[in-house]
Formats: sequence, structure tokens, C-alpha cells
Amino acid sequence: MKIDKSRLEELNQSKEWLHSGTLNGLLDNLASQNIDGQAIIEQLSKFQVAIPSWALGAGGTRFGRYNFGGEPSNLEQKIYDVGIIHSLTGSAGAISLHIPWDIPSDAQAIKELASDLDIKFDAVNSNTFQDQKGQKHSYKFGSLCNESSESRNQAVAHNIEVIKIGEQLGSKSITVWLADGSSFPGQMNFRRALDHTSDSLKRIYAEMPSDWSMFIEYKPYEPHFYHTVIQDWGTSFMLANECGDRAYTLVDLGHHLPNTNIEHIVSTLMYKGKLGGFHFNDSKYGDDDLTVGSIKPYQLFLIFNELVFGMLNNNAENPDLSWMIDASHNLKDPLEDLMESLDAILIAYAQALLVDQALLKEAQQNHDVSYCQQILQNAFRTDVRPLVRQARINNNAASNPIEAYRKLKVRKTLIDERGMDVTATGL
Ligand code: PSV
Ligand code: MN
Ligand code: MN
Repeated sequence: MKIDKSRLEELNQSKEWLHSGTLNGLLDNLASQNIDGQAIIEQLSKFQVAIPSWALGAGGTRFGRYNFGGEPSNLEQKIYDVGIIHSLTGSAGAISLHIPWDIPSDAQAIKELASDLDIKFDAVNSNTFQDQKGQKHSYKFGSLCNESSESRNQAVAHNIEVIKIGEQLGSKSITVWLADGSSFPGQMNFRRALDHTSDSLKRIYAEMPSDWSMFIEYKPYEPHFYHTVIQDWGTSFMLANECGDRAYTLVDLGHHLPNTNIEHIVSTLMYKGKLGGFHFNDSKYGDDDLTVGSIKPYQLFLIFNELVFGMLNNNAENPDLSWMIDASHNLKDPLEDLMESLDAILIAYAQALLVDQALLKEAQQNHDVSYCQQILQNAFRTDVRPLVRQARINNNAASNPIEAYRKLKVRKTLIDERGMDVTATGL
């Protein structure tokens, strides 16, 4: 299924009178504050976020999974789904694959299909957090950290294989997330586990092509509940430094203990040029993988404020970031959920672009605490949705993607094409 762009244009036209009124009002309001709204629209149009292959089907919890119908059951169909999201939003021009869930049977054909739909391959993800059928050595007691050199070697070899697959598709980075850890005190020796992990990561790093990057993800707990080898940004940062210049920390918003100041972590990593990527989602309690912006939109804005500051003051030459959504849920239509996440990301980015950094610096240097807060909250409380809509229109996408998705009856078409009783591979 492909989106008919002329239908999107018609839908955009039917709402044009309403949209242009609110947009012009906002542009005037911004101009009176010396803010160039058109420049913000251009930046929003360029912002592209990767869609994870595993979020395209209805997710689940360990208590149950409810089919949505029309879900993709192979890599081609997953790419078509990202193509749908990208056509409707103009901001999802990449897919992130998880191997072995997404091994292409014909890499060239997959590459051509993706290029037809204007989709690039973002970071490839390895998976040593579950045993695969016929696998020789188990990861039950760890992968890159395992006491057994056989399990470690197998996990290293898997990561190298993932890099090879990514190379065939034109990907330029690998994300390593490890479930490695222990659930009971005394079960694992902290130091040996970390030492093995460091050594294994260096071996993987050594096999990366010279234009590739490695992203090391951290997570405090789950699936293990006593200790996780790469539990926090400090451990990831240390391991990335040990590996080399092209290894970076990846921040997944859900991988923090409640109330952690994530924007502070972002600032510190960018200060050292070591922030490589981002997994967007939202959470109330843990790694809840809820729709971006659904629980803590102000936190998302504050994070973007640090990202914008970091990009403007890039002394440490932090590379362009790899942006990805890592949210997947079991109640909503997965494609609608992803489009809501994209919307929330662009809104937070636009709000952060409204912050007058020079004015904020002056207020900070004058210790004018109230004014500092006002500058941030004034930006956060501005309704920037007309800018986001215009950015989508400029990308020939839908000004209101979810409305268009429903009017074009996309889910019904997918169910007609693929059936009701299909299950996406992956989580
Ligand atoms: C783990 O919780 C994680 O956030 C990692 O990014 C994985 O690769 C992904 O979810 C899918 O399991
Ligand atoms: Mn993640
Ligand atoms: Mn996660």
C-alpha cells in the first residue's frame, strides 16, 4: 500500500483557510519577538526520525498481546509501513532494523524498495537478549559479559554479522543494547562482568568499517532486577571512551530511574562530544515505551532545549545525532501511535527553537531566576502546531497525518491486503 500524494494535497487544500489564518497569526506574533518563524519551519522540515521495525505491530506486555490486524509480517511490509508514515508526516525517512528479526533475504531488493519510498537505513540493532532457535551457547547468564568465553565469542560474532548486514543496506551505525546483568546478589562478579563487556565491545568496534559508529545503550534494570552491567550513562560513556572515537552513548528516555534529570545527562554528553543517539518514548514508572510526549511533555521540551543549545555550541564536535522512536504499545493502532510520537517530537523541537539563547544567557549571568524560567515557559506554552503543520506541507506530506490516515482508510486497506490474523515479527 502506498499513499496517493494527490489525495493528501486535496485534504491539505480543504483545510488551507483555517491553517493559513493560525499560521500567519503565529508568524506575526513571533516576528514581534524577533523570532524568524520561517527559519524554524525549515529546520522542522529537515528533521528526520527513524522508525524501529519492531514498533510497527501492536506491542504487548508479558500478560497479553492483542492483534490489530494488517500488521506487517516480513521486512518488505515493515518498510512499506514506514513508507506510509513517511508519506503522511514527511519526517520518518529512516528505519532501524533489529537482527535477527529483520534479516533481509535479498539485501539489494530491500535497499531498492526502501530507496523507492525515500527511506534510509538508520542504526542496525543486535540482539543478544534472547536465545535464537538452534543457537549453540545460551545468553541466559549474559552475552558480552558471560563467564563462558564461548557465549561471549558467539555474541561478538553476532554483532559483527549485524554490521555486515547493515553494510549491505547502507547503514552506518550499530546500536548495542545488552540485557546482561544479574538478579541476585552474589550471582555475578561486577568487575569480571564489566571487564568482559569492555573487551567484547572493543572486539566488535575493531570490526566496524571506518565510517561506522557504535552506540552503546544503557538501562538501569529489566530484565535483570539486581544489577545491570551497563546500568547508566556513566558506564556507557566509560565503555565508549575505551572503544574509541566512533563509539558513543545512546540515551533512551525510558532507561532512567524515576525523576532522573535527563536533560542534564544530555548536556554533559554533548559537552564531551559523546552523545550518539536518542531513543524517544515516554514513561510514568519505568521503561514503559509509551507514546512520546504523552506523560511528560515539559521534560521533552527541556531535553530539546539542551539538544538545541548543544547543537549551537558544538565545541566538542558532537556528531549529528541518530534519532529514533523506541515506543511500542498495545492499545492504539501502531501507525497512529508512531505518528503521534513524531508530532510530539517536532512540537518539542519547535518550542526549543523558540528559546532566545542569547537572552537566556544574559538572564542567567544576571542571576535573574524568574526571567530564566519565564523565557523557557514562554516558549513551552506557545502553540507551535501551525509551524509543524507547515513543515509537513512543505515536505508534501499531510498537514494533519492522523486525520489523513483515517480518511484514506489506511488500516482497512492493510487489513484487506494482509488479513486480520497476522503477527509482526519481533517484540
Ligand atoms: C531495550 O529496552 C530497548 O530499549 C533497546 O533499544 C532494544 O534494542 C529495544 O528496546 C527493543 O527491544
Ligand atoms: Mn531503546
Ligand atoms: Mn527500552
